[in-house]
Amino acid sequence: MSGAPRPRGVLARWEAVLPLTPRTPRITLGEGDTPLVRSAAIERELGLDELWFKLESCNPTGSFKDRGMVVAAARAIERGAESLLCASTGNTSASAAAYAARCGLRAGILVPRGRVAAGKLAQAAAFGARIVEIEGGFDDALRLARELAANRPVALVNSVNPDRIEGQKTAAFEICEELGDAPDALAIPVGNAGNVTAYWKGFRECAELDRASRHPRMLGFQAAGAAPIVRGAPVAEPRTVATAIRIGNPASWRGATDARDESGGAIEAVSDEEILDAWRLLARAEGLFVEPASAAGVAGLRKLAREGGLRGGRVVAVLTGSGLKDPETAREHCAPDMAAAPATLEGVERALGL
Ligand code: AN7
Repeated sequence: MSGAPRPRGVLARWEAVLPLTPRTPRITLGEGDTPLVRSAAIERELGLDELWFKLESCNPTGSFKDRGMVVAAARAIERGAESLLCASTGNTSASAAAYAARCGLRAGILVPRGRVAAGKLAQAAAFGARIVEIEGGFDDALRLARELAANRPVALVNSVNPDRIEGQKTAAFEICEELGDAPDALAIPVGNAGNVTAYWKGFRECAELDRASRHPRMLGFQAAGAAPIVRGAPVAEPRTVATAIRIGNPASWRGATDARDESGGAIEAVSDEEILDAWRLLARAEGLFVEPASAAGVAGLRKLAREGGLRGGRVVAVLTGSGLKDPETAREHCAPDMAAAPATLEGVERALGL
């Protein structure tokens, strides 16, 4: 066998449905094309015909943000930008920092002080981003980033940037391609609401382009302590163990409610306990280690199933980020099954219970 390797990355693969020009640099870190893996256990618990997990944790920086960031960074370069700016609960900043490093741009990131999971900050530091810890929450950081970007020569790469949404919609294209059609429902965590907006745009376009015969019901889930869309009003002091979605005033609020209403779906809240239960179950029963926010979608499906609100069929749950992002929460909420032993066969046998 010979020939050129298959082109990799979101820009190469989805050029036809993205806002690229011949001058857009075709950068990539190998993002996209993430695995769709069938559930081994939770599918049965929920009484679904099929449950699939979209492993967005397999993107180069460990979260779905890379799909949108590659488009936002490429378009920023095309427009002559020299630095990227974002506010972030952690994953957006890790992704922005990575693409900035790759492309020789500066990255400035605004993060809520003391509320970003350790793995995400370690990534931003490794990539050489300028990290500014704001004494406030994500919503304060985003407000400041938007004000800065309005009159400074920096490219704002939060999901208020439409290029981010364009890139992230490609996950819906991948799902329709792999399953041969859109699923009956999509379960997804909701924070700033960019991703649910992007998937819905992607699924609508798939139907328009005859890549799917129908739309899925969009099922979005917020953490109960940070559930402004469910409550119908901003939350001043959002709180949840799922720091990625600790957001009180989502920028894409309208995108989320449109997705819900146009698809006949729902946006509901799940408690931290429900999130941690689903997170443990994903690890123990499926072998999938995700960060807490990523378990919100599965927690939501379990809640709907309990309440009789799940109609069966084929469902896809988006697992948005890797468990390695947040080792502290993992340690805190999962006691290791651990023993010490002397360096002897006998000692180890006893410790293993053999
Ligand atoms: C793992 O990084 O908002 O509803 O600043 O990291 O599109 O915000 C992250 C959000 C879900 C919610 N899962 O997505 C940020 C940030 C994970 C996340 C979400 C986020 P959106």
